[in-house]
Amino acid sequence: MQGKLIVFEGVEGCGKTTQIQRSRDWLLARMTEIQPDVSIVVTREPGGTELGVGLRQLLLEERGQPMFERAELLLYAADRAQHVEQVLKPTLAKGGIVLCDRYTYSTIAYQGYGRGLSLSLIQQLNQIATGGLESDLTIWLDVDVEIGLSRAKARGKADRMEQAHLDFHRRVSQGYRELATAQPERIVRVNASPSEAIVQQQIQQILHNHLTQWHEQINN
Ligand code: Z5A
Repeated sequence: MQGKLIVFEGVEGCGKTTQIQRSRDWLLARMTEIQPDVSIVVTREPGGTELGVGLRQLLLEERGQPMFERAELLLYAADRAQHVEQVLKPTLAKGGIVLCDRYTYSTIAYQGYGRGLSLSLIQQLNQIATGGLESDLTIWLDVDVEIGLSRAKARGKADRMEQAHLDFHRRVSQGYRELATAQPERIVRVNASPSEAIVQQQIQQILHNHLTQWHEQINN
């Protein structure tokens, strides 16, 4: 099988980190049966490279001066450009499976729908940052923003983005909804409200269906 880029998206506290770890364990067990030498890489944006770790700190830590919206947008793009070249492309070229916590749709949802920056500008910037590398599958963990934020809050201190007000997060959520409606072949919705185990069952079914489809494409 060729390398595959599987992205997890959603609002804060939707359960991406939890579900990526569980999906990795499930994939590892399943792939030993069909392709034992495959590498499964878990990564994230921002912060999937050494440069990205520094950019993530700049982006998410509270500081005295406000960060302007276009500056924020460009920092996310810089993080992505480095991540694509250093981690995503090399892993995919070797036939690996990448499980990535956030990718281009985050910028559309947060900086586009959330901050109100031009969607066409963001699409151009995504194109520059990725060199055209698109996800093979995006799993959108859909949960009410209030539930997501309360989960994130229960976990610890809120960061700069999480402190932004509720309306912002509602616009982000609406962004994901519109993206999923417009691109049903790329973005698969998962109801992320139930327990971690139930959410994982839905994800395993989606992964199973896609793995089967990808294997059939090779054999035909
Ligand atoms: N951002 C952006 O604006 N533009 C961009 O282009 C990109 C990113 C790439 C950092 O993202 C920020 O960057 C983010 C968007 C912005 N804004 N903020 N803030 P991040 O992905 O690193 O951080 P996050 O979105 O805030 O993720 P998170 O809070 O770490 O949540 P999560 O990974 O989706 O959830 P989790 O850690 O798996 O779960 C949170 C808690 O809920 C935890 O205690 C779990 O045990 C619990 N949990 C998980 N699932 C469940 C269920 N099903 N039931 C009950 N409890 C659960």
